Amino acid sequence: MSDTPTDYTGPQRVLSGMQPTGRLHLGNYLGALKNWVALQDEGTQECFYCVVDLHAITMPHDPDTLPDAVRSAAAAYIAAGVDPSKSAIFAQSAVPAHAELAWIFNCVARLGWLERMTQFKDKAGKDKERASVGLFTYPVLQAADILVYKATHVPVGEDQKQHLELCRDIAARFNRDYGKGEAFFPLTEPVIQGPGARVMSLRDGNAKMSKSDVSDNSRINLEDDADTIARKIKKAKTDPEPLPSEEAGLADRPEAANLVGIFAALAGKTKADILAEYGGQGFGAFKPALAEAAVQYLAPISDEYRRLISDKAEIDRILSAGAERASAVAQPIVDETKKTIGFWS
Ligand code: AQP
Repeated sequence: MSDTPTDYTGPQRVLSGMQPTGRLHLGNYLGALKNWVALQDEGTQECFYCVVDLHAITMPHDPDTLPDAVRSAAAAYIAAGVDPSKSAIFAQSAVPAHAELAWIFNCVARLGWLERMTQFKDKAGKDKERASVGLFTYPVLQAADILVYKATHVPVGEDQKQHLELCRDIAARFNRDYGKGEAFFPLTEPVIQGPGARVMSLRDGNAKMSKSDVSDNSRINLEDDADTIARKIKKAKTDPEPLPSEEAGLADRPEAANLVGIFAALAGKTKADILAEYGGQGFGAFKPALAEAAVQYLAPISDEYRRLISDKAEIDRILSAGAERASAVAQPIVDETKKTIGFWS
């Protein structure tokens, strides 16, 4: 067996996506979107940002509301700073190359690799026999989303780390089996950074802030107005102790650690900076300051979101142009992949 080639020399490209499974929240923003914008603004790599509707149907969904959910996610991307003149913004289902490569990768990935994926276990719950096969192979489609652009960097939250490792395993296996000594696909690097890489629920410091949490009070949505943000932060679960002055003092205090992390991410500071300022103070003083920072930070995003979402035709135009731009890169890569594995053409 030959060694796996890793010496990928193609262009640097960035890919990421979010599911249209609810309103985007502060976790999606601080964990991923903020870094999407930063990578786009570096201007040195082509960026592809999709709304992953193929992923959204792995769980029960409403066909009547899905198209508007895709538009809403796209509007949130733009409101957060993704610029359609610089980055391709599109619906995953509008670029058939994703699904085509996913089938090929289903035949590259090993069952044992997928059986280790913790997100499947979390989302399938106790009755995994009733979960869709799509939910099980979700990370394979995600690898196809990335490698159909030969993306070298993927900005995501910490929860996606395991899926990114699987993507690298698939690329390495493909390169070894079909690369003829060359790295056909890159071993994509996750970009997971900042104190916002893992934002937790406002109601439970041990659970991830999530779109699909039944409690809207568990998250701050990007489109929440100032009063709603302040109310949610005021109601956020905490403990009775004052804040510690050192980070070590947050160790067994998940809710406190989460609020300090959110403040740090919003203020562009470290947790240590925040504790140097608020250590010794109670949540009665800390929460209003955090609410003010959150409102100040999110107000321009939510205002812009509301403006954009009122113009569906403009969002559709952006999505169509993005799909065209993405297909122009993805389709030749799929065609080359098919040739490499020996398909008739
Ligand atoms: N709480 C979070 N903290 C930091 N990053 C997060 N991300 C999600 N939640 C947090 C990042 O956002 C991106 C998009 O995620 P997704 O839409 O593909 O689905 P998800 O990770 O499953 O996010 P949700 O909000 O929890 O959605 P549902 O409830 O539909 O499953 C990813 O980069 C993710 O890391």
